[in-house]
Amino acid sequence: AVWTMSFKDRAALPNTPPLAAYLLYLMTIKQSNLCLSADVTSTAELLALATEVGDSICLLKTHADIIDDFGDRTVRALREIARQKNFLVFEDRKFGDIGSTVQKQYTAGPLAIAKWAEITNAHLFPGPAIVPALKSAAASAIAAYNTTVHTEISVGPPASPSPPSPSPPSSSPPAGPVGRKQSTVSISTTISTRTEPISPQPTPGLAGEPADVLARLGATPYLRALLLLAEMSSEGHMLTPEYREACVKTAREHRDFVIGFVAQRALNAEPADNFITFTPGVSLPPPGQEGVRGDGLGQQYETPRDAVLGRGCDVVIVGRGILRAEDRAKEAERYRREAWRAYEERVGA
Ligand code: BMP
Repeated sequence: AVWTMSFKDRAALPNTPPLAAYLLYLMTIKQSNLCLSADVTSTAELLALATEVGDSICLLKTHADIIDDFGDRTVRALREIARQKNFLVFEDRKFGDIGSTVQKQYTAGPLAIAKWAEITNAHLFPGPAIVPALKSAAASAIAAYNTTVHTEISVGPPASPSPPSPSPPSSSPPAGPVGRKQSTVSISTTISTRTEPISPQPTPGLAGEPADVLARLGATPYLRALLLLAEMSSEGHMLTPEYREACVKTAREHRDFVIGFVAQRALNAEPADNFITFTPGVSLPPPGQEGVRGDGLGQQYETPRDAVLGRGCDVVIVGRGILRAEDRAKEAERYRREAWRAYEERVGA
């Protein structure tokens, strides 16, 4: 049923978890269902890319483990760009181990993903316990974060005179060490304004009432969510239809944490389903190369239109299609427009 519903209406459904609602509103306001796959290998490249393309995307996907000099500086700067340009961050970690191990991988080590990425993803092949394991690790990270902030506020120096940030405070939740530098931190945990009307804006950008809605939606400073990999884009992947169904079943049991799937088609079959479908393997072939639909290493491509209009996908994930363009900002805009037009056509806007 949500296939033809607008993102805005889906955000306002009563059981939409806060981060899903936040993303759906953000997509509506920025008129973007484009996720950039920032597959670059240095902090400098990552930040340059995020700055160039940030206005056109709702989400930036990282592979932190391919960044040579990934560290605190990477996280701080990326969070700042995400705050300024209003996008969420998705670490494409593809967790796939026993619960106890993934908890540590999620919250500790050099990547400490839970501290800086709102969204991450997991495979279900280790069994369904991977989901509650990550969920409770996220909750612990939130608790630790709040405790840290309280401690620092009570023992730290007087708050700096800088005014509180006017934009949605927790879309870009000041995470871990980043947050501690900020002078004001909201730790409210109630989300009560999801059903407020929101007027789409003609151009991407956040101003006025929708931004207020987002700000209130984001009043919890440390929202975290998980996607399950229900299908892959690569040729001969082994995620069978039965496996896909198992992913959907598990997701339904954790609707507060699993906000959607990485998949090649929408998997919303029950009336209560409002999962967001994130789809990689998307490109717009350059003129003259329409026949090229892969990368020679198993990747298979389809167009944004095939994905969004043909298969009900919501967010298209694009890497090399944008990364290899001469003008990446311009190319990202072209993808944004294509994907958004397909969405509008799907919902009859
Ligand atoms: P590209 O658009 O350059 O082919 O990049 C696709 C990105 O999406 C890569 O980061 C890859 O790891 C990821 N991805 C994918 O291609 N297919 C999947 O099924 C799942 C993915 O995460």
